[in-house]
Amino acid sequence: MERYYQEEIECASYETIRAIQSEKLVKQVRHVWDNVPYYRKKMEEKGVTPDDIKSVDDLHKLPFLSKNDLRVAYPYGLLGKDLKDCVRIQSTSGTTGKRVVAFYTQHDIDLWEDCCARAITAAGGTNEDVCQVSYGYGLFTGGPGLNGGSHKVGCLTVPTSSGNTDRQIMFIMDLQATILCCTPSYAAYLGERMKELGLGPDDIPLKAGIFGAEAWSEEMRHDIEKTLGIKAYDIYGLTELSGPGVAFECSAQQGMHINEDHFIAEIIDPDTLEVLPEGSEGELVFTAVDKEAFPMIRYRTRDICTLTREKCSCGRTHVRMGKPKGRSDDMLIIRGVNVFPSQIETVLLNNGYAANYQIIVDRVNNTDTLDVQVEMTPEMFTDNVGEIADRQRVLVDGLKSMLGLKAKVSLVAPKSIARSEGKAVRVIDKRKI
Ligand code: DLL
Repeated sequence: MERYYQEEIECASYETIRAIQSEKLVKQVRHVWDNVPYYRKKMEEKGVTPDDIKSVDDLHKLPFLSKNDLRVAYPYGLLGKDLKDCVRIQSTSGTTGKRVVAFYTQHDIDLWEDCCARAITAAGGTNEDVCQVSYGYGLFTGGPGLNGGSHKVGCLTVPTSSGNTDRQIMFIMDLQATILCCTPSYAAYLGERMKELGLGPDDIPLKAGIFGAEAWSEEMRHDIEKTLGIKAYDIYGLTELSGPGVAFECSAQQGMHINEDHFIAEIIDPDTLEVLPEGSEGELVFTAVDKEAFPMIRYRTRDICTLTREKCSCGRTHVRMGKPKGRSDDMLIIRGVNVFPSQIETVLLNNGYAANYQIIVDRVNNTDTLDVQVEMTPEMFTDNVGEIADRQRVLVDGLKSMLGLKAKVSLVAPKSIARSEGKAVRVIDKRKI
């Protein structure tokens, strides 16, 4: 059995990691200054030159990059290499505005796949595993990233991509897949379908899942783990920074280790842009220190979370990020109250529902309305009006105490909310239309 574990770097001391980051940062800032006129102009406007950047301690002097910069510079304005040196693009689904197109040299692909291989290894993967990659392949980074990581680990890779659920199950069962990679909402759907087919956790050969690309609650993790009989690991990343594998969970399941030899993480206050001390909740900002073709410096992710350097029982020393609550863009402001869809999910799952729900926000007579539609599970399905009303009341009370806000709750029949094969669409905000 072979493990793709890079103990020397993954368990390096804080001083070693800082030294690696400083050395790479100095080079990266010079690279960007010389090759990316768009960012050089931003540096000039801030009065910073590469000579001012001597170590990670100088990071705060550099200007931020945001999604808006990507939009303005689209498509080639942030390229750090000649096109002839680039071998691939990947792109986001473009749900929030213009598509992001990210570029890769072969070196960038190698380091990205390396990050994904570390994630698979942390979930217990070795060259003896059969790894089914059910993230979408194509422009989305999920499929190609985990596919490359799985190869590096030496797993037998099953590139099913997303969709065609019964065929997915056939491959899991026939090939005795041991690791499943897909979005948590698709994992939940696969579990639901397997149950319908009479497959229980003891029949399913899977032992681990590597689930990410969207916010998911601890309650959803427990549900998936129970249905599939696996340990479910979180994985985080974004197209701008390569894709999945920027951070990943280990056996401790206490936050995701950020691959700090490739990415420097900061938490900032999204309003004042001030860097916050360790442990504070704020917006995650990343500097990719060795990406060549698309070298993001101080990229504002919009993801809200915390960082911790507390010792991890797995032995890895890289800083850990908590589960992102969702993007600050996903945060709903309803009657002046900040609401994250993940808070609503927690209330629903704590009350025995599955993560099949939709949040509909509207504005009626100048007042925001919040309508949560949630499916009854087959076990609780009833047409007894009194029973339904009681169940709805329990959820209304639960949401009131979680959010401090009165929501309308509608219980709907099992299977009436569309399932997702990729990132689930949980929120319909009619106020913007
Ligand atoms: O979702 C990359 C990815 C693929 C990550 C597969 C993990 C697994 P984008 O489509 O560019 O890239 O979306 C990035 O998704 O800024 C977060 O808001 C959200 N996101 C990604 N992973 C997680 C996670 C991929 N584990 C955006 N938990 C990010 C919560 C996540 N949100």
